[in-house]
Amino acid sequence: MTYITEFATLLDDAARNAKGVDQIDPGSKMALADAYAIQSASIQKRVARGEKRVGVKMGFTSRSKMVQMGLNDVIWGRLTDAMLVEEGAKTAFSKYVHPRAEPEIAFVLKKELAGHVTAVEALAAVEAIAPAIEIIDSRYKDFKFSLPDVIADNASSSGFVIGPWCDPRQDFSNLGLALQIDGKVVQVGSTAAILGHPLRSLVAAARLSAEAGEPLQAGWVVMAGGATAAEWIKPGNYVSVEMEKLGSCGFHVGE
Ligand code: OOG
Ligand code: MG
Repeated sequence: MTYITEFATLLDDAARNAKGVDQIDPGSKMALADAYAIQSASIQKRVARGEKRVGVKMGFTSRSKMVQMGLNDVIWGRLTDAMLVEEGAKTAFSKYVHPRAEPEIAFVLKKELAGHVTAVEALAAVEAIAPAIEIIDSRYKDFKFSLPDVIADNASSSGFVIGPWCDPRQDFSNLGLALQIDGKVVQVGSTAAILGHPLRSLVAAARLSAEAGEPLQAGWVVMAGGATAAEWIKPGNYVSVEMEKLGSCGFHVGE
């Protein structure tokens, strides 16, 4: 168990100091259960410092993301309140190692959702949906990692921005979206890129988090995963997503 604690400390320190570290498992030999144990232990450190769990993020739920990062298994990570960047607010570049942004759709739940659920059951637990942006920031040098590496590193989770909460009782299976940096469109896509329908990502989140003994709670946010490849962000940028029917959200990158 000691190497679990050691790597959890390494990755937690790397995130806190915004300083990249070497991959912990470049050969991809570690059991995924151990990688998730490292993730869990690193989040427990945040919680011990006063951060609160507020949800879950899904990763590699679209082909664009799998292709960009060269991995093809759905993964998940844990969100805390400290990761929330308020809509329209500024987040300091210096807090990150080498941040990227990607357009996502977010769910907020009105009741617990756990285990093997159908898409209909998942939808019934959704309070609202919103256009969202994830700020990912691998703690590994050069943003390079194996599957166990990225799982241990909380699936590169670093920040998330949520736009206007909207009625989930509408068809959000194929909403056009655009990621913009300083008003210039840098990625276009559709929510359909997320496992064919973003609800499938919520179904997977319900199963995976329950298996980890941390079932999705009422009030929790689930980030469904990037619909397009991620883009590097730089100090001075205004990063925004515009989503058909749901509206837009954005944030500023400070120094
Ligand atoms: C890993 C996280 C993947 C997504 O939305 O697919 C992810 C990474 O790309 O660094 O957040
Ligand atoms: Mg993401």
